[in-house]
Amino acid sequence: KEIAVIGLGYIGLPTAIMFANAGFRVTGYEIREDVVRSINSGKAHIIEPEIDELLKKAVSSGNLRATSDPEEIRNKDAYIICVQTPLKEDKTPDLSYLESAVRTVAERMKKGSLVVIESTVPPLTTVKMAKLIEEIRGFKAGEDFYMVHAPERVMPGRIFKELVYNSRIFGGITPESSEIAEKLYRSFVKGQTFKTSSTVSEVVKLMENTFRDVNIALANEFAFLAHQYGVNVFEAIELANTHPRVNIHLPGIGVGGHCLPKDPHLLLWPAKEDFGLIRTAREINDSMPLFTKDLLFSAFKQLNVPPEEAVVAVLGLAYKGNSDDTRNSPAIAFIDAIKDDVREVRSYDPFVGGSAESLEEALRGADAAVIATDHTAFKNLNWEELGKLMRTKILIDGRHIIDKPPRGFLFKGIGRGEY
Ligand code: SAJ
Repeated sequence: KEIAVIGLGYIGLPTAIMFANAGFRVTGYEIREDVVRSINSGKAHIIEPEIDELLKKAVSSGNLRATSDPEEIRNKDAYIICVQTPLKEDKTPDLSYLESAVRTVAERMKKGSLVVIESTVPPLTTVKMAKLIEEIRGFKAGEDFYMVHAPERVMPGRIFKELVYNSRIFGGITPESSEIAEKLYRSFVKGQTFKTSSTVSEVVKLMENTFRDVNIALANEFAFLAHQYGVNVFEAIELANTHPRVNIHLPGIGVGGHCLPKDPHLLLWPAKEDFGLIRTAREINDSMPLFTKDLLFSAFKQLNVPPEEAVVAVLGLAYKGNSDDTRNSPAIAFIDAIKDDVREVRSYDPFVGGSAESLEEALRGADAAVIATDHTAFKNLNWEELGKLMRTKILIDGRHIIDKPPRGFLFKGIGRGEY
């Protein structure tokens, strides 16, 4: 069987590798020519454990080849679409990448092809895309071709494990579509597999990330309340989570990445009515960089530091710990929120880079350090030593990685109450 994977990014490339190493002949279609060259020479353009060995194996066996020529994906048995579905400026979905991928496929598929959408999409999109293929080719969906939504669920850093062991959903536009897709993915998936309709599957994927976003917003609101009561919210959450049916997430400087800040908007977009909770949760999470700014500025006030003279060192730029990904990072939103009100903002991130080369360089002469990312490298630092480099010793913890406030510092942490 021959497979084409459209879009060789964080999801498409690992998926193409899995199919190739399971014995299929896979053509990866990608418009970025530098990425195509790199993949064909056996070098991955993304950082992920095991990817280099697995890619080399796939390319040297002859089973995987990348191309930016759409003519090379003609007449395949299956097409797997893994393109991005970002938000536009006005927070509505930008489906242009998906639509152009579907057109590319529609013009080149054959009777009997299976089309899989792995991208996260607003409800009803798969059905619409099936109609688009019908219009372009005059094929009948469910008879002349099969189509499913099969959302990816992997976490960067664990992709090759999760691709195999996570459970998967196959949402077909017809039951036969789900069955054909399930059988195909069973070639490497060892987790449980479930079959449903494409619209259920789209909603499932969006609910998963919306659940996480709303749960984090609740934790953030608990953090606001904890400040009112002088309570350490992390202690309270830990104790609440000893209840067998409670699982409160962690408050922090914000929710970033390419999924959580976007998916609740995709879930709401085609709906006729908006019931409020999901949108409010988004607003709470988006407000966290500003809450962090308030903590910082209240510290300036306490120590009589005029903000317009302050030098602030932001530790971490990535949206989450031990990652080099800065998409929608709250660290960057925080920098944007303060940069016009202080004299200087410096940043240091061991994975991303930043304006300072080292932690020490960032802290030298600074009036405040703000922890914006929970990198392991920022845990267990000797703040009493580092404090000697600083002009004013203010430490703001946006990610709850400081256990005990260091001596000699004015310390404030999101959800830590007052000290
Ligand atoms: N965060 C908090 N508090 C928490 C947990 C996370 O503030 O308790 C923040 C993180 O710091 C980060 C953001 O939320 O800024 C998102 O982090 P994440 O680890 O929750 O999510 P992603 O975006 O890296 O990956 C998610 C995962 N979805 C779920 O766990 C339901 C992943 O499995 C999905 O594959 C991915 O979205 C996706 O592609 O949809």
